[in-house]
Amino acid sequence: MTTLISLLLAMTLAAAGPGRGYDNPVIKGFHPDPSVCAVGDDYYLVNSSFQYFPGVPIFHSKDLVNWKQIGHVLTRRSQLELDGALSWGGIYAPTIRYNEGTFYMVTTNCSGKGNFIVHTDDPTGEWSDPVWVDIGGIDPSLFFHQGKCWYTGTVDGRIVLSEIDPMTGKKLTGEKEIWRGTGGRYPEGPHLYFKDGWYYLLIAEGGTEYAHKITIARSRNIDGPYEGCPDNPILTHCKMSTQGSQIQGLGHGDLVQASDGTWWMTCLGFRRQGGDHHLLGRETFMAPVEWNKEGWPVVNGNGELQLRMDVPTLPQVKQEAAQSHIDFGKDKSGYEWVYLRNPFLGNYSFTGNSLRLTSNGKDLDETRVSPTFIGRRQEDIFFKAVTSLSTEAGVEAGLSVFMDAGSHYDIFVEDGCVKVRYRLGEMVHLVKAKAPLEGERVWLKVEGNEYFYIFSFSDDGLEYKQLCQMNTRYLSSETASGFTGIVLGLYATGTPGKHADFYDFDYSMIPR
Ligand code: 6LW
Repeated sequence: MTTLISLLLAMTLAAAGPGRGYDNPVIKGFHPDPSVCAVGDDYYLVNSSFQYFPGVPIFHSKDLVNWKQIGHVLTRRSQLELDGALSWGGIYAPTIRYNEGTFYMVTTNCSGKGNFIVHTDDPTGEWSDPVWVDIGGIDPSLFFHQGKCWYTGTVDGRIVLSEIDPMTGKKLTGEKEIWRGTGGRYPEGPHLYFKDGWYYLLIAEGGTEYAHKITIARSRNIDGPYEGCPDNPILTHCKMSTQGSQIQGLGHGDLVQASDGTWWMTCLGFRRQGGDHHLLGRETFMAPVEWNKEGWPVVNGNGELQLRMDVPTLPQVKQEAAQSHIDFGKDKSGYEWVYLRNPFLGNYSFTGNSLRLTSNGKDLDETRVSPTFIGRRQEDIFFKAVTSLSTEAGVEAGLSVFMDAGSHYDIFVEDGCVKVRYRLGEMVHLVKAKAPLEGERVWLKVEGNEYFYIFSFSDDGLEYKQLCQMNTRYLSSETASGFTGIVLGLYATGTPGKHADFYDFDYSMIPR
């Protein structure tokens, strides 16, 4: 019997066979600073989350290219305080590592809190409360090796190393500078690995814009001296051969060895649109890695990536996609939905046929606490998002194309009219619907393409009237600044206590 089962299993695996080809980015929309770890043939990946709550989305995969979100690491206020966090604040670059049955995640709360570690036995469940590490700077990483835990991080342009206790966060040695990179600005995002007698130190340089790159150094001793790879940078699109690529800003990587022995790198990058702008934030990319005969890693053959990667992969296991249509009478919102800063949960409720958002008087320009807002990332340059809602008098509610408090376009219902507001720094412009609405349920739609967001509304969900369109570029990271990407948010503001009922939400990519 056991032989029969093993035979069947072997046949199934053989039928699955190795995979080939996948699309980059492997996780679309604002998912920067990816870090990955392997546990047998299960892979886990985390990203930065800045001013959004819960923090640090966590994904699972069986093949490193098809990923499914399984939750968030930081789900409680005791782990994540976000008062005053904007798109430069909150949670920066996390690292995930697994050691002897325990998962660790180390990151920085840049809204005045510093570096901390949480751990869990079950990455789909709750993680511990933070232990704080008395080392400044950003981009912390952990490296478990020969019974010790090493912390690396970036402090004032220096990559530092210290042995620590990951359960208490206590430093066991002083901080030692181990590398400054190859001379590019902002050496950061360090990760350490051990392979064939060498300690490898992978970092990013150049800053997280067009000059971003990944470099590597190695040493026979963990605390150096580290010598740079002669082929640095091992990954960048800041060069002539890739100046025409839609993918730019590749950097901030992490290496992982798969269960079949192959090596892979995850990194961030962005897809530019409408010229040299990007709006979807920095996304998560994946690349195969080989080691050359001198013992240096070579990323995807020539240190360049494509949107369509024609390379061998692990046997591919497709993952269930996030729900594109949500009926708030039946469905709960999935893990892709996030709040701005620490939410006042009493302002969000399911009524049985709607998601009720109640205003707390804070609007989307709010910079300290949380307005009533729940959103999901824009994942595609060509997309459509539709919601339908009804409002009571005194409330403003609708759909926001939200980059940050100072940069958002909103389509909303107020006083029986549909309006569109552009908020661009100090400038605000309002477009009003010509006629007041008759029905009490209103459908609001935003479509996006490379150059424009197009706003329309309907009173039956079938026939839409276009109100206006606005250039995408004013909301881009290049114009708005910050480290995030567009989040499509349902919101309610206006008189505190007044509410809006949202009946559904639909997000879809527009195929081209
Ligand atoms: C992160 C740094 C970076 O801490 O951007 O792209 C910062 N790299 O490593 C915020 O994501």
